[in-house]
Amino acid sequence: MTDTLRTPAQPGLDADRLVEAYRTMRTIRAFEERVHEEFATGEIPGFVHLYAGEEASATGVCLHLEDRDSIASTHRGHGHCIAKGVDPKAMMAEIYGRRTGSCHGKGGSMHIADLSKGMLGANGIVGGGPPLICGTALAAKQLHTGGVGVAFFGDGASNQGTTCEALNLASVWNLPAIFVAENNGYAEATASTWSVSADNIADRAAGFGMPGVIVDGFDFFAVYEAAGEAIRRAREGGGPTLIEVKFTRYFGHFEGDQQTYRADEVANARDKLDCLKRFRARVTGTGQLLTSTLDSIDAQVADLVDAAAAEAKAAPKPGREDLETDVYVSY
Ligand SMILES: Cc1ncc(C[n+]2csc(CCOP(=O)(O)OP(=O)(O)O)c2C)c(N)n1
Repeated sequence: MTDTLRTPAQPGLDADRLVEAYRTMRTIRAFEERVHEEFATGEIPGFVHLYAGEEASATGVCLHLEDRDSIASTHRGHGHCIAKGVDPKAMMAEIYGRRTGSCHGKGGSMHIADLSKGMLGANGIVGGGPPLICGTALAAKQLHTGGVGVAFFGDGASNQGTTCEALNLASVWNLPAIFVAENNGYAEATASTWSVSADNIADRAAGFGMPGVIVDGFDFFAVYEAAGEAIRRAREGGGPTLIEVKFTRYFGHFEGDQQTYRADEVANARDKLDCLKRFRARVTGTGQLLTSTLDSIDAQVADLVDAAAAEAKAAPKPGREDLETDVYVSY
């Protein structure tokens, strides 16, 4: 049980839910910082794109979701996976390319998936997620499951034809779909202020006949509220929403990126805007949670991430005998 000191400021956010939200954000942050360190040792194969700084988005959205709801992710998918309930130990093993990984070590960082959790997969194809979500949202509508589909995608992906087609189709078919544009300011090294035709990605929603909302991505509570309203409307048959979440990513585009395209914005974001610091200040300031509760979550998460890294490194790699397994999946 959680220490409850005051009544919740937002519906649905009692002390247990606040603890869940904080644990999820802290797990993503600690996981990402650990992967950053592990990658520097040279032992992790392939490309890694880190999500640190963006935790409030995945967490604020996915806290509203159940296993019947599906999400599609991006190449920056670790945060979405953790928030949707994928096991961090299986994720770390996957990133290490080990047989105990969530995709038996054959996917790596950019292809972590767990269909049992409604996590359709991280995706190396920029703009690949939104059309997938039209598919799952259509299935949920036809089968009357009450489920929704959420597509997370970046500012770069917002300019892809696939994303525009998905927004149009979701609107035409009135699908229970939510499109979450995670605008961290850059697509690789290209500034969104240069590449996005509108002042805001959310401004494009009107052209597709759906509500568009802009949210401060450093503020978990703002994301939670906007996502809650969109998901509620989608479940009730009210159709899709485009939510633009604005923030800064803390690490480079990929691990190894020299980041010559940006200056001191990361230090400022980490210091003054950080979603975990803001969450802590708010829930302790309003007396909803105790500092000691949050500190003990930090310690538990640190242990979990230590164990995940140690177990991943000790796990076997896939062998020749695994070459022809998992080629086809039925679901
Ligand atoms: C269809 C496609 N085009 C180009 C690429 C190369 N690429 C990989 S990540 C990336 C930038 C994506 O930026 P954004 O969508 O803003 O996501 P962010 O990295 O900022 O989270 C590009 C162009 C790709 N993987 N797929």
